[in-house]
Amino acid sequence: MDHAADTFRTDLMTITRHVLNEQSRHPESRGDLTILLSHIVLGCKFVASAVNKAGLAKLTGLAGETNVQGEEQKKLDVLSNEVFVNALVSSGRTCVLVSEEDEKATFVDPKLRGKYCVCFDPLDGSSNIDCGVSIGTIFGIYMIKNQDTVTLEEVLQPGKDMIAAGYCMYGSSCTLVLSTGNGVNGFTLDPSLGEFIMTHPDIKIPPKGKIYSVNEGNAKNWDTPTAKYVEKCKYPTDGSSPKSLRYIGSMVADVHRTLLYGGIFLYPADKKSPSGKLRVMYEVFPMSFLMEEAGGQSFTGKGRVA
Ligand code: AHM
Ligand code: MG
Repeated sequence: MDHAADTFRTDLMTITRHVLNEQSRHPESRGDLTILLSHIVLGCKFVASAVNKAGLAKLTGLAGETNVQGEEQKKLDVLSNEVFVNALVSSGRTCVLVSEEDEKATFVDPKLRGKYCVCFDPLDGSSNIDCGVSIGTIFGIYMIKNQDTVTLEEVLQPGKDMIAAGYCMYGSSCTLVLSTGNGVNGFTLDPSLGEFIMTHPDIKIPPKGKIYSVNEGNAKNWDTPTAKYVEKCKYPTDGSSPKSLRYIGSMVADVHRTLLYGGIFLYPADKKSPSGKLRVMYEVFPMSFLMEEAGGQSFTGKGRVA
């Protein structure tokens, strides 16, 4: 006779259980990061559900558009920003929020303040939203010395001082990848349980990869070293096979594939965007933190992203 355990996994490592395990490694911890992360997880579930329903609920379209009932429709990225701002503020563990959707940093009401600053892109991959291709949320967490006197300058910390980072990919499945500075773990949302279950423990990027990922449509604006590098991916001179090109145009999805399959993802600076297109605080720093925690590397073109 079949035992339940043969058919179903009955001892699940949920993300909450994992974060609590991590917390117990720090006996001095008061659980603030655990609480903050559980609010971020709630935000991811909320956005995952909205993304799944987007086509049906007519959530796509321009912000400010009105539906047949005359109600204002929210674009998914505007809605996602609201979801995360509310989740982060109500955690009572944040003092400053820096979102890609908001021009200015949000300083949390002093009564609700905690010691963390969260930099996030609530829904990255804007060009993929309306056609249902993978998109994602990216976040990085810093500790602030004094939450009552925090200034904008204090928020602009180097990426290497981040204490945790992660992303959630809304794709063919919903996957949350997290690091609190002790390796990288991946969790997949089980919709029937409403829980993220660990499916990718201790992710390490393969040391060698066969894929390069870049928007080659920008090639005419690249500098010579970048153009030469990409040329070598296609026409190797050392007798090795050419690499495959994969490019989704959603950083979360392109980085996720790179983390699991190996290879390189790049968005080089070019004549059009001399500092590159990707945003440092909520795109580059969190992804670089995860890449390094998974044994990979992240470069600006001149040195380590840090
Ligand atoms: P967004 O913040 O407007 O969504 O832009 C960021 C996205 C990244 O997810 C992705 O890597 C890049 O832009 C793609 O840019 P491009 O369409 O120029 O290839
Ligand atoms: Mg973005």
